[in-house]
Amino acid sequence: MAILEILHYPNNLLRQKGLDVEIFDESLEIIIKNMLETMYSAKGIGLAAIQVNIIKNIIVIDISEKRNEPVVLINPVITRKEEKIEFEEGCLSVPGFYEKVNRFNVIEYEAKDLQGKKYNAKAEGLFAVCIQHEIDHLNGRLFVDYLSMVKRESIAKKIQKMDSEGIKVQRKKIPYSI
Ligand code: QAP
Ligand code: CO
Repeated sequence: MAILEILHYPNNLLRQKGLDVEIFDESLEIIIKNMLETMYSAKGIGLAAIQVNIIKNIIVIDISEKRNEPVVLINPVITRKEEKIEFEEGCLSVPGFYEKVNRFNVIEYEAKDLQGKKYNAKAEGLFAVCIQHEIDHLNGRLFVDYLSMVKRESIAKKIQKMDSEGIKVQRKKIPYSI
């Protein structure tokens, strides 16, 4: 197992678009295990493959309190969205910053399981918001893209400064419970 390096905004590698997974083999399982280990080690609730420079449409999520309910979405697509909500989000690629973003409270989506079998499911609340946030990553989009240019550039500067000085952000109190 391995903990992978998480790319930080404004790294342009985060703008890459993922490719659909076509082969469901052992190497896919290794990628997923490493993504889960990386997410748990960083105390995140969601991680997209693009964030660790793996150009594939893979997402791992665990919103459970005990951190023992991993969910893996392969080639996910949202097929329906309902109920606009505002949600305060953070991102492992934007450490230390939290801002309100417009999302949907209820979604329906389609994805493949580890065996490559397609399924449809419904999600709501934090889980639904997390899927929307992570699918954005697979399309090269970040939550800061929804903020004003002034705010975005200020965040970019601060993260670049922290990274150049090798400072690790201490996790702040965040609005969602994990
Ligand atoms: C995306 O975000 C998300 O700044 C997942 O210092 C966020 O796991 C989906 C984190 C909110 C829905 C709602 C952020 C950890 C984790 C930080 C995360 C940090 C340490 C963010
Ligand atoms: Co993120």
